[in-house]
Amino acid sequence: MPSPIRTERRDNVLVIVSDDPPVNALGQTVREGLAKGIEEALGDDSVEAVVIRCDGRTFFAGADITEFGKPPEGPSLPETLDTMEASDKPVVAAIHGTALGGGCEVALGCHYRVAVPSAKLGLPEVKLGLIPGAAGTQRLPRIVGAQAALPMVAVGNPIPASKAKSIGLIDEIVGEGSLEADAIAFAKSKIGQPVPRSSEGNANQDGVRNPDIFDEFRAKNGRKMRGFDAPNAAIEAVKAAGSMSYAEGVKKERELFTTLMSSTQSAAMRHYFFAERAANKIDDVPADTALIPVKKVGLIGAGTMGGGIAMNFLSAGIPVTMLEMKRDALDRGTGTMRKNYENTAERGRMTSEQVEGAMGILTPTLEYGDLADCDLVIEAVYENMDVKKEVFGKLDEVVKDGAILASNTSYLDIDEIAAATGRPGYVVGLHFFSPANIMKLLEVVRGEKTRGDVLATVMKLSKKIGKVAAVSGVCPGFIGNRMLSKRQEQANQLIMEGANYWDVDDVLLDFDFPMGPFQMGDLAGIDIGWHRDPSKVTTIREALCAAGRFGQKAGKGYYDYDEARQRTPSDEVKSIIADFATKEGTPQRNISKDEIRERLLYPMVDEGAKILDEGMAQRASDIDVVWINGYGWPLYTGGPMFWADTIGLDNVVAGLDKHDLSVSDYLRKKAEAGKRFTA
Ligand code: 3H9
Repeated sequence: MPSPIRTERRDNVLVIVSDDPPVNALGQTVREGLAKGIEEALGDDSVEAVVIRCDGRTFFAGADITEFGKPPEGPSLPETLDTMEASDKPVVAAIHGTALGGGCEVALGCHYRVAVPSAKLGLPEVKLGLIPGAAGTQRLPRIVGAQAALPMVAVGNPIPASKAKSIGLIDEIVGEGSLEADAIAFAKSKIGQPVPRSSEGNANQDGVRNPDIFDEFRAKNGRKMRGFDAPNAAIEAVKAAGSMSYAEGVKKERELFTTLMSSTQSAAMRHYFFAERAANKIDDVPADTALIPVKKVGLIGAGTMGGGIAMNFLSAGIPVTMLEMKRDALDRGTGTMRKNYENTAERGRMTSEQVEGAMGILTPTLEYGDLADCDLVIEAVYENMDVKKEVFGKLDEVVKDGAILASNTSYLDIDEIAAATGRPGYVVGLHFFSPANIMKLLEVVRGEKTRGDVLATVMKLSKKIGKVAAVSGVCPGFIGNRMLSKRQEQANQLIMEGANYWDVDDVLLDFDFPMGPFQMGDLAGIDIGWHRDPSKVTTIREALCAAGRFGQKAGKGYYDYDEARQRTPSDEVKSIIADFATKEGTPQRNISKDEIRERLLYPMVDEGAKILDEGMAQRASDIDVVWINGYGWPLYTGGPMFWADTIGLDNVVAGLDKHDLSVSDYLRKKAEAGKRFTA
């Protein structure tokens, strides 16, 4: 196989070029080619400078993640970079696209870095449960200082070229269309001068002078880092860059990197990296399916959901026509959207021009007819089948042929909704999660007749509006809410049997969910859907409503709330629950947190198994994508299906059996065969 790396001579400069689509990941053949290119440059006296660049859409996007966990094959990236950096001939990284992870480390190993204005640089290893492993944690602080290096290593968000220039990570911003020529000219201008080596830099002194920066960083980012091992290792590594020699620091980095690489957390996060990308692919819809152009979106309903959904498209520059039945509801809806944008601008995350730009492409209307020329119409009206059918019937009449009609339903039958139109092939479910302008997940519900091009179009569109999409078949609650209902069932049952409801919440908080079910009920409002007759009490929820315990907004729900909205368990609620249990004849007992955890989470895994067995999810990893992005399942455990694999399916089955809970044949058989859900 020809090497993905070639060398080209330009006068006295050797240009080393990588051409390994899609992202020039630093797999074995790329590393080998790079090492040979450097050897060629160093061994040839007529070469006086070196430029490293990549063909295709990006500079090296990092180590090849598919090689992780396999036996390492030389040459190693750290050694290659050390040889390169030791050279007296100037070596220049010419960066376009994204120089990430190992790719950024290649750039750091070069003596100089030039980049086009659209380039980004970063060390995102922490998002894979790792830290950089080719001296990135040691070279970066030595050029940009510990303070600027810390977020890059421990949070991992890439920075644009302009920021990279301002902190000294790149030396020059060059022309978008003349990267190679400009890099060669830059390299030539450095011939004969002593080369600066990142490993010899001393910008790390700010970390030594001001050790508080590490505590400040932890204080600021503690919540985001909760439960994750890699950010702490990243902080330790950057600290080492300020307190140890380069050689010792590199040794420390290697130790930390190796420990993380063999951890379950990193395996889980690497699983998620590929899961997110796999979820965007639909097995029987070819990648080259012609897409339906979506230039204009219609939205029905200007409530919280409709407004939030509309903002996604507006923010992506796609005009939206928003329909409501009444003027005041329409005005209220658009007013809330503007307020949300303005709040974002106040926090510095948008400019006022961007706010006006987004609001300027919104057309509010009271007329169905104004949706006629939309390419996609999404309805976000009341969750009721008759209402939805009526809306779709009307849309079918007014909206142009070939447009996609989508429902934001969270549990209704998309096939039944589609049957209310003469174009069921163009009907699809687009289940956004609240707040829809923030939450990442988009559950795409594929009806029996939904066309391939409709699916391909919405999957592509999901990326454009910054969502992570996963496909679900038609079943009550789809993937996410169907599994949630199993957890909720157990939560309710557990408190009837004597578990403290705060223990139920705390078990989920300890697992690193953002919230437990009873806290959630209080936040959303316990009175949602209540019949408003205090004399009719048949459930715990109705009893709470009858007692005026509507949730946080009333200062009391399952919990009592103080002014700072801190929760304390309520004796009143405890006795309401106990009364109910007595009435139902359910004996109360002490229930351990272990039992609570198993009964909350194992039935979800079983439901996930059924969803797979029925073909409602294409693959187990799609279920993980849904739960991580839509329900706050902790990323570092990889999602419910990967998590079940790590604890062993036999243990999940044993737990379900022990608690007398049902086990699907699919799960039992998989467990008996010693299999896993995920690869
Ligand atoms: C590291 O570098 C550790 C070192 O410190 C250690 C040194 C010793 N490897 O995302 P896309 C695939 S850790 C293998 O859809 P985009 C991806 O799976 C690494 N494959 O494109 C997909 O495949 P498919 C640190 C990779 O334009 C295809 O490429 N680096 C890798 O939306 C297209 O990807 C990172 O964490 C990889 N490194 O975004 C960067 N990267 O078509 C990870 C991508 O079969 N990568 N693939 O589904 C990214 O963030 C994005 O891919 C990128 C492009 C921004 C580059």
